[in-house]
Amino acid sequence: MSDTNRAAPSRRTLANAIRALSMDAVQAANSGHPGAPMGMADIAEVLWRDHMKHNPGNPEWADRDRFVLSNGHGSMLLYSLLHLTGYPLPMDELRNFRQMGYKTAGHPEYEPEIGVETTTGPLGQGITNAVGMALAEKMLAAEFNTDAHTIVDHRTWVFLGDGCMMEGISHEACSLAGTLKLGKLIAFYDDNNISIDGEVGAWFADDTVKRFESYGWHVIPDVDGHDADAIAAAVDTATANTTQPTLICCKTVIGFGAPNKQGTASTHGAPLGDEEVAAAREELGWTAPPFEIPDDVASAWDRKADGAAAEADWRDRFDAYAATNPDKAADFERRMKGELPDDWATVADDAVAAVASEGASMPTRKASLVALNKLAGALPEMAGGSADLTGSNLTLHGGSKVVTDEDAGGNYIYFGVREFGMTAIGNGMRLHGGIIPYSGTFLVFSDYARNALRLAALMRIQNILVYTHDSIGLGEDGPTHQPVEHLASLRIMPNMRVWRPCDAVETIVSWRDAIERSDGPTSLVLSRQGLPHQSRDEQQVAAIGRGGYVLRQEDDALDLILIATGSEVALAMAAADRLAADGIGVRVVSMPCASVFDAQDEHYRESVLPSSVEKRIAIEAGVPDSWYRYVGPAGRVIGMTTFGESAPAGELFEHFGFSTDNVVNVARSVMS
Ligand SMILES: Cc1ncc(C[n+]2csc(CCOP(=O)(O)OP(=O)(O)O)c2C)c(N)n1
Ligand SMILES: [Mg+2]
Repeated sequence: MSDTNRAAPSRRTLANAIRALSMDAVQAANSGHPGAPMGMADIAEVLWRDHMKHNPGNPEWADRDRFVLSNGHGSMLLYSLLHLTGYPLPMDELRNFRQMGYKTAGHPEYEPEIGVETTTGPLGQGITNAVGMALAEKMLAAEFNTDAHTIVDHRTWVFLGDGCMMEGISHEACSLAGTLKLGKLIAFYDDNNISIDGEVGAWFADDTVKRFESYGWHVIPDVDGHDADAIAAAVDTATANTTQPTLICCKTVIGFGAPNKQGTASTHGAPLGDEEVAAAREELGWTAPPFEIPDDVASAWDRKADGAAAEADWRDRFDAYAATNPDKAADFERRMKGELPDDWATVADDAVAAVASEGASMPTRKASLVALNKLAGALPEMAGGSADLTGSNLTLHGGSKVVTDEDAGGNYIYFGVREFGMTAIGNGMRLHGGIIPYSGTFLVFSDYARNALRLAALMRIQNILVYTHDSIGLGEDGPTHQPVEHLASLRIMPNMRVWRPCDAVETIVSWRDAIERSDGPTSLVLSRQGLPHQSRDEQQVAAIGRGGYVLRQEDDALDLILIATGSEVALAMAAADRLAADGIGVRVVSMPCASVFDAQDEHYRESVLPSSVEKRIAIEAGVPDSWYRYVGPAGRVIGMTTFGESAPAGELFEHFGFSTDNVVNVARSVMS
């Protein structure tokens, strides 16, 4: 579909529109990164005008190609492209780049309604999200397409720079992408030899071609990133290969067109300055004033008509598919909208009730598998995996089918030992749509994934993390594997929901909440060791979903409240029995999810934790920091203030004060 025969304006002039908008917006904001947009403008022009399948009039069309600007500091490149091709991003937005209340943020922020597919800027995660998107596409294509009908068939395009290449996560993601043969993933490497500290040779001398070939990628080396014909030819070669992801290595000049600064790190992340902007206008032959696009340039960029036609063509094909496969078509539409099935509430109610009536004692990681087995059957969109700890995390349920390079029609991914990659791939799968991702590792390794968790929280997207081996209770593996600070550290992340259930019933309720929560990530923090079932009446079972509830009511007057989570709930219950026998009016509050509890109305919170009762003890085998706000100045926290030790779990709990005797003693001192 190359249109090199189109009359004036030339491709270079069209690309210069991106250059002008980018340098002018950065200048106006007195902040930003002109270098990458000016360097990649020629590549972007070829891709966005001729090769990418997209409809600016409907940015959320299910079968659009996905585009990810992994070098997100070049955000003006993306905003220019969205504006020029006709997305709902008016010039006023570009004029107000990086200003309060505008969508043109410093780095692209996930905004599907204007065509920003993911938040990028933290280098390496964009390419990893793109791997997740391409994987989602391949899985959905295998699931929904039929011999007669192809309704899922789109590519994922990525721009990435030296910074993404240097980040370790790009290894995790690109290695897996090659192994899984994600043939519709095509990345353009902005090989400009520059990062912030200068010419990269002194710190980045990899042979990137050999590196990606060793991953199983198709690599197109040495493309002149300023030669539209060469770029178009490379794209044609890339799209012809459907069995391997492709990396197109483009030699570019950072800040192309700024005569005195191009090719240097000074164009990377600072305004060019009025003088250099004027010189660049001269050099590029761009005569229009800032934020004005000549009509012929504007109309050559406009992709609205082509986009509408492309979507209409797909819509016809989808209607034909729906006529012969009505159930599948309805399911596809439901899943792409992110809605749960009609019968979901019934399935979930029944599953919770069944676990409650079974009353079985088990490790909560095992209870998590029980929950998956009861819930996942109703949710074909659930796709899980583990970072090489499937047998420990217990993430593979009875309905799991492993995704392989040859058969993507499954719902389980062996991610290998790649926690950060796995989590950012999960983000990409969710961003693609049609999939609810969950993935497992040990809680202690959540740190490896942390910035991907942060981006899920920032983007307000669902991603379910199964974190097992949640405390010193994992025992003999020792302090390297025993999380201590992780619960508190996950809880302080805005919009991250952390559940630490105490038994099988709380575990299935946690899973239900994570599945129903569509606006953010959830960490399910689960024990390796067995935990006893706690008996509850129906009202108490219903209250679990409120994040905190009274598990053991005081016998008479209320003197003391014990608050606990996870494995420490049973301990609190045992201590409460002894304290009650001494005549103390003691209540036990189980608090599996503090942030959900905090979101309850004041009346409810007060009914669980009456403010008049100041004698409170919180018990959790982690750092105490989360709990001071619940126990107040008169209260105490029994927690971990050091790292753990290598020993059997029982001895460790005893040693660190998680024993009935110690809780009772602390309680007596609080009471006295
Ligand atoms: C994870 C992460 N670390 C550091 C940064 C800060 N940073 C932004 S751009 C950049 C250099 C990127 O170099 P390259 O990708 O080659 O971009 P270019 O200068 O060529 O535009 C750095 C270190 C970041 N955005 N993300
Ligand atoms: Mg660079």
